[in-house]
Amino acid sequence: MSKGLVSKRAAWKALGRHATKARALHLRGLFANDPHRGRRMTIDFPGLYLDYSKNRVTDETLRLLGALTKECGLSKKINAMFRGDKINPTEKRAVLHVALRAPRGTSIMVDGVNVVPGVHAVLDKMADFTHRVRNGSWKGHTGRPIRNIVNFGIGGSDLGPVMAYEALRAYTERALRFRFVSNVDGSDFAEAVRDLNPAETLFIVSSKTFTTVETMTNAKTARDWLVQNMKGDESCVSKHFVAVSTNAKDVAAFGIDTDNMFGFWDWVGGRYSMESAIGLSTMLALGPNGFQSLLEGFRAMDDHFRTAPFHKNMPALMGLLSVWNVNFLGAHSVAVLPYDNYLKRFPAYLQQLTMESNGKSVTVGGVLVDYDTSPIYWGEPGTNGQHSFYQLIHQGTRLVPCDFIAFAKSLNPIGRHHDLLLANVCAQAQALAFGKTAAEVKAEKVPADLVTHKVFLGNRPSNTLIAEMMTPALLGKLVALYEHITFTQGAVWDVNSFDQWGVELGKVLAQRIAPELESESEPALSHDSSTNEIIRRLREWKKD
Ligand code: G6Q
Repeated sequence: MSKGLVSKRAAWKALGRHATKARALHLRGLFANDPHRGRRMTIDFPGLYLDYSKNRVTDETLRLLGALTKECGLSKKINAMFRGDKINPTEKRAVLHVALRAPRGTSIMVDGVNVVPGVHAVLDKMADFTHRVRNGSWKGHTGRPIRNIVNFGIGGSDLGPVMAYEALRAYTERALRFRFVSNVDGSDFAEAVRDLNPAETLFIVSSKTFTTVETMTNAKTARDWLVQNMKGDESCVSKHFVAVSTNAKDVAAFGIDTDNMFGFWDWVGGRYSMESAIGLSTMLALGPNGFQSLLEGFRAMDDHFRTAPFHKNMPALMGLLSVWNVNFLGAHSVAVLPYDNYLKRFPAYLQQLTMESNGKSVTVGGVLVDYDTSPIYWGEPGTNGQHSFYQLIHQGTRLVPCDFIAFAKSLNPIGRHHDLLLANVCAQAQALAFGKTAAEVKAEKVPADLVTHKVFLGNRPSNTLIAEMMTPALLGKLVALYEHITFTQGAVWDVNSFDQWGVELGKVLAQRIAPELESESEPALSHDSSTNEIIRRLREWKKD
């Protein structure tokens, strides 16, 4: 599979040589020498504008990154994904989140079967259910309409739904209350239901496998809570629980009518599933039309990724720029900084998408890599972050490339708020790139002993993504953009972006430790001395 590490390829080596020169460049000089740079180094995708001019790149860098995509076979890999090839070899699966937004009537084959009609059958079933809940014809056990919707899920079965709900809150049905419970920590469940009327509450158990310990523990607790509140009548479960899963057998065993199960497929990875049935809460919140617009946004970015040439291809270019920053300029992280409060869960969503996908140390062929793979993605909405960690980005010793995201129009236009917000996003990208020299500081008559403290070196790279306004379609474009950035990075680093074996070991060990914490008698502990001591101390302190 792997024909040698990417670090041995000619374009990678050429980039290494080029980087020694490029590291000496400053964005001040790059802009001074090219008055059109801020216009040239942009991509104008319909409804979403990328300015990447504040990256430490020249035309030569871009040419070499383009050559790297060719050597890594990026377009072949993109075609293989869209065609339904089994590009996740460690799990022997196709990777077809793109089929989830394929238009009705198109065809994508997996094992000789066109999967697109099945996708639309599930979307239709979700739409029918959504109508019934929203118009009150779906009634709870006591005949009351549903007012509260609680989604149980974790990881890929939680982060997308909660992020989408928060991002699109302005478009949601405000008569319905949505809660998202993920953590096995009982406090998550307790706080989510404490003010809810069980007779008006619908639980969505979102679990591809229907075996995930956190989700099943929460779902069982909810079932007990409901039945207890319905005077022990078990028959209430079918009116208050629906499932999103691929596991019909366990769904039925839980007591959920499989007619109220919304299916998906093994070719949808958890972290790539928010627009599958896992998005049932999203559809309930937005309505089927809003969900349709979300899908259209995804689809537009898919078409762009599949067809645009490298220099005009937003995800491919942003993916390659992150490779440049990580592997050639020494960055270890990417800060995602949305200047939109509705996007407050977007960095958390991206953390799973990017780091679970590309946090790998071996190639698809199983060979240990000798270069860094995924950077750490993190972030907070602006302007909050400015009063917190931006100090390090401006004056610290680390290079932290930033992705700024902003919208020209506010969904809540109040006074000067939005112009102040936008002024800040423009100012931050500008300050990071151009900084402030010692001469400029001195010219402000700053006392000599403070000059070095007040110098901003600048030359900090950033991308700026701007759109007119947050909408469901725009969110679809944005999520698909980062999905395909992640794909591009994985294609270059030659890792399998679609498995996640690294999450297994801890799960297995927890299964062994849980009975040791629970046992009445003192267990014989045979872990390392640190784990043994921690378990002993926890047992001691949890006694009544
Ligand atoms: C994502 C992972 C993981 C998964 C959760 C929940 O890509 O596979 O985050 O989504 O572990 O799994 P279930 O949906 O099976 O409960």
